[in-house]
Amino acid sequence: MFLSLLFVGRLLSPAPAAASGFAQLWALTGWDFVQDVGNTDGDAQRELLFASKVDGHVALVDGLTGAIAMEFPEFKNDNSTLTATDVDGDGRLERAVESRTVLVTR
Ligand SMILES: [Ca+2]
Ligand SMILES: [Ca+2]
Repeated sequence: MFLSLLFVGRLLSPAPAAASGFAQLWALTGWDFVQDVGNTDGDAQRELLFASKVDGHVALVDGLTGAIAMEFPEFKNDNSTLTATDVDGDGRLERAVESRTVLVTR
């Protein structure tokens, strides 16, 4: 009888969410995730592209800390694209942001 009650009790008590093994590193409010960009600034971690929920301008965010590393106020998510590629062959990615003009940065 006791084992039956214990079994029913376990069925009615779902495992806590923390049992999933995922731990939140950071959160960024007011921004929408756009894409992974790669490591474009030479530190150890990748950058992520986010778009402002207020005006749609895009920004690079440090993948480890969630800190905004670089903003592009003139480039909006709905009318521009960002690509990271090694344009000069030095093994480090440059960022190419395109809208009506192209901006390449290191
Ligand atoms: Ca980086
Ligand atoms: Ca390069």
